[in-house]
Amino acid sequence: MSSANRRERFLSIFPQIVEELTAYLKKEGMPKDAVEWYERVLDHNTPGGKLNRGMSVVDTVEILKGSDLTEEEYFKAALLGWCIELLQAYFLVADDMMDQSITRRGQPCWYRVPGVGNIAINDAFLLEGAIYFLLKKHFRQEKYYVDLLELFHDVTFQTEIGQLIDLITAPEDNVDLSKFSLEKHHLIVVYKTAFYSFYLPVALAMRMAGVTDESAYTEALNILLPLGEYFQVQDDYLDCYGDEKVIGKIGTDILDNKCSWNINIALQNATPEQRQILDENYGRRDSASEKKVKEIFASSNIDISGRFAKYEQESYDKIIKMIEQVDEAKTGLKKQVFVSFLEKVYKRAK
Ligand code: GPP
Ligand code: MG
Ligand code: MG
Ligand code: MG
Repeated sequence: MSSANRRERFLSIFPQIVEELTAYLKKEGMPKDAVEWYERVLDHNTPGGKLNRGMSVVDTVEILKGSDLTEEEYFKAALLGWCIELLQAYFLVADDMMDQSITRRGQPCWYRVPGVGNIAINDAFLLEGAIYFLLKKHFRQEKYYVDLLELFHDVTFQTEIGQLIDLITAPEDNVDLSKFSLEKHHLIVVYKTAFYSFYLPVALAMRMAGVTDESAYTEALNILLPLGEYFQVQDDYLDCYGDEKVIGKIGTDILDNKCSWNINIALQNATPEQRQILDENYGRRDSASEKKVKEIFASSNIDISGRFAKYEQESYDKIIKMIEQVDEAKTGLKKQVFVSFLEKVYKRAK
């Protein structure tokens, strides 16, 4: 099936999910405006992205099974996929408020939609609530139900811990670049991104495919965390260098004083004069300061773009090597699971 058709098929499940969730509110006697609000929250925040995380659940179940899925298997795998997209929606609604972002997926961030504002906080919780409603409805009778719940709970906690260090390393009123380091960055990105974006889809699919050997999960983690780190470095790079129309969001990392990959690489290579300009302009909420930081990033001894291209190639080579070492017979895993994931993100522009 072509990738456009795969996406269409995956998207075709979403209206049923909205229907099940709104039916619950109706059954509970909720007023019409509440039902309509929830529907709008779901529609605005869930299906508009790349859907890589969600569709990867389907792809992985398929690869592990080794043959086409039955209609019922497809539906269940896609449902788990949509649960990750709901988790992502929950995180993004909240993250955009914390990062004071402007746009997401080519439209205004949810909290900036007229009439929404701080209600977006509760809407984020409602998106999370949808996950456990759907899991209970469709998976309660499965022997791996508790494993699914644990996975969602564990990665949510890990992501929140990652978000915590992302935020406290970027205080608004106190720019101190000496607190940044690539070690700190590594910890932030593994926790805030890699667990939920890379380990979760594969681990859910492994549970559904009946993999029970715990060492297989450790093996998967060992590859997926570096892959997730590479993905978040791309996100950091694209925050500054991506095309807004393509990535659908306006970068805020320099204004937000974020401990991103770009600034850490710049700090490693800056002359004392460049360092002073960074100290004076990073994390200031004005576009003139942002511009000065970008000029330092582009200067020939720092060359963030060139260093990123090198990092991207090295990461790809490193991860491919790790995948080659997977013992398929021993773990019940398939190399293709990881290759397919890596190919989805390698050299991405969005
Ligand atoms: C990506 O950070 C991380 C998240 C979206 C996780 C948020 C976690 C919460 C518990 C709310 P980012 O800010 O770099 O993402 P983006 O660039 O998409 O805004
Ligand atoms: Mg953000
Ligand atoms: Mg953030
Ligand atoms: Mg970002």
